[in-house]
Amino acid sequence: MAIDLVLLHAPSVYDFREKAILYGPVSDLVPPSPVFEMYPIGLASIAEYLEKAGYRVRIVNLAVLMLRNRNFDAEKMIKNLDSPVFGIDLHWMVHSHGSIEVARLVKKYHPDSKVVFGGFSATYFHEQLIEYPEIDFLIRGDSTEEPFRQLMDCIIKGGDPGTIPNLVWKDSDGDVRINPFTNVPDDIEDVMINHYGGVIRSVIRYRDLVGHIPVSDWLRYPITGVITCRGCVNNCVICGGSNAAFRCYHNRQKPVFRSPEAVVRDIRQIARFSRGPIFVLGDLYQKGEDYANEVLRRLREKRVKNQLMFEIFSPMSKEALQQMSLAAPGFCLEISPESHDYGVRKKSGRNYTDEALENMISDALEVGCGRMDVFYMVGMPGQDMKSVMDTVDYCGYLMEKFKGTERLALFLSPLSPFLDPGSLGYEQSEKHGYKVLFRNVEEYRRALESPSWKYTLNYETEWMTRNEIVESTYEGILRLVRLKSKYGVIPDDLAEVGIKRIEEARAMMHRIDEVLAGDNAEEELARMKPDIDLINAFPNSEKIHLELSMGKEKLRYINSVWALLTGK
Ligand code: B12
Ligand code: SF4
Repeated sequence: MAIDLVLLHAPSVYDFREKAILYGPVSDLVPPSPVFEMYPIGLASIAEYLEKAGYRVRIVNLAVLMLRNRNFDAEKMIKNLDSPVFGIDLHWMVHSHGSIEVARLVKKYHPDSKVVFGGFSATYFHEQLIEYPEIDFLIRGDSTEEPFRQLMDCIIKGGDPGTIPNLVWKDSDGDVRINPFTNVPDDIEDVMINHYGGVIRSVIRYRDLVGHIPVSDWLRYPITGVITCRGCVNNCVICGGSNAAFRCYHNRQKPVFRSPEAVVRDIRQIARFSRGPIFVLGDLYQKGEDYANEVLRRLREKRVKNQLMFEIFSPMSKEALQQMSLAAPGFCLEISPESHDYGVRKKSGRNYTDEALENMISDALEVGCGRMDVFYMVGMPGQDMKSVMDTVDYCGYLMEKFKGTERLALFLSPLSPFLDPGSLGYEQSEKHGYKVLFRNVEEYRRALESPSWKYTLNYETEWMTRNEIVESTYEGILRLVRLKSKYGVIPDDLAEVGIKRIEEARAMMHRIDEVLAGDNAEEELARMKPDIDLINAFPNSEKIHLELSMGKEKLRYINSVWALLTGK
């Protein structure tokens, strides 16, 4: 079947299966593994939009295929794919190694096909990336569906790329051309097609389920996300998706929201093919109470059985929690105060007190919240090693106060591997106490190949070196797991696994440091690879704790076929 466009998602490091890399807890609190196999939701949105315009689009998640099968030959797959256009996401900077290597392979086997890059990191680094010989086009922005359609028309039917908004390209003389950045829609109803109907159609058309799934483990734990907006009202210092970051490199002056109707429609459509949890991304209260109330009212009217998870940026009132409970009984909430210390939290761009947080936890549990996840982070402005340990002690206090209830789940993770390019911390590093270690794409690519995550980190702070960031991360997680076990929040066997994982990883990190200081580092690391792989593959107690329990019938295959046939 002829394909017009293949959208490829690369692993973080292309040859991760051959390299000796101790990953560290860099992706403990998100569904994907440290290979970062999840593709941007936007690929589904691009695929759907272009299919509507008459193009045949196939998504191939190379990272998942490589993770799930050691013998899967990615190069052979790329060779066998036949398409005039290949799109490759460089959305997260963690893919700067894999995405460029995959582009190289596409050009090796398909020299006449065009390679198109896009995503947040591609947008930020567009001037450097377009210089790579394997990249023909790059589309900037948080909304590339319409420019991509125009580019497809131009490549397939002929036309002038100079007229396509947001496009960065090379003309026939090889000169770089940067078109005006004018496609920044303030109405995203047409482009946010996000209920995965197109992905399901594509799975069936290409008889390839694994190549479409977002994370390696998704069939066991099919969590899906519903996006409510593009942009954000907040300015968290570490975030490359903050209000300031969107203004600075996406040319978006203020966030744009989907209608409550569209958000609820997506939730209902996902519920037709999956029983897994549905994560509503972006605080509903960003756009004000009326907006949030309308979403909740519609959800209450058309309830789904799935566990709904809501992200919130600041504590909610008891009345709002009651509304949520009526709309989504047993709802799950996620909040990230970053530190127990109000000073650190404020410096990080979040402005609420511990008292407000504690009151909300209490109210949420009272109105029937099924799970309240609270995330703390290492690597924040104003935070030293002692402050990290104090955060863990505060977690102990919370567990004591809320009597070790399993409904309160507390987590600690490092800001890793990168402080986001485009974030205030990155752009105004001195002001916020950050020392940024890499500023160009090649430095990132090399850093990702480092043998331990300590050397991949792209920052230090005024208060902590890279060494202190990793040491306090390991020590903090270890203490937190012990506390969870003491208060009975997690079972003892899970705690044991968690403790072993951290202790072994920390010891291996020290071993790698010693080897790097010696003479035969390369050979020695190659010898250590099997042990490093074993540690990377250790069951991840934090991920297990984060998972919500589900009914037995996780994916409703029959209903997914229904969604395919009706497009609803
Ligand atoms: C939702 C979200 C997630 C979800 C993922 C959802 C998903 N599958 O996309 C979760 C929670 C899992 C997640 C994880 C991570 N995230 Co995140 N995430 C976000 C968030 C909050 C919203 C993104 C969004 O709304 N997208 C809207 C959808 C519809 O559009 P889209 O996917 O961006 O795609 C559009 C464009 O980007 C572009 N595009 C994308 N790909 C391509 C490819 C081509 C070829 C083209 C032309 C265009 C293109 O066109 C698309 C359609 O218009 C942003 C912050 C923000 N305010 O934006 C951070 C953000 C994107 N994440 C970020 C980070 C760092 C991560 C992690 C690396 C964190 C970590 N260490 O674990 C992981 C990576 C996971 C992985 N790849 O395996 C940073 C990225 C900074 C950077 N430049 O690297 C951001 C900016 C902020 C942050 N720190 O959270 N994330
Ligand atoms: S981290 Fe802060 S700025 Fe970034 S998306 Fe979340 S609330 Fe917005």
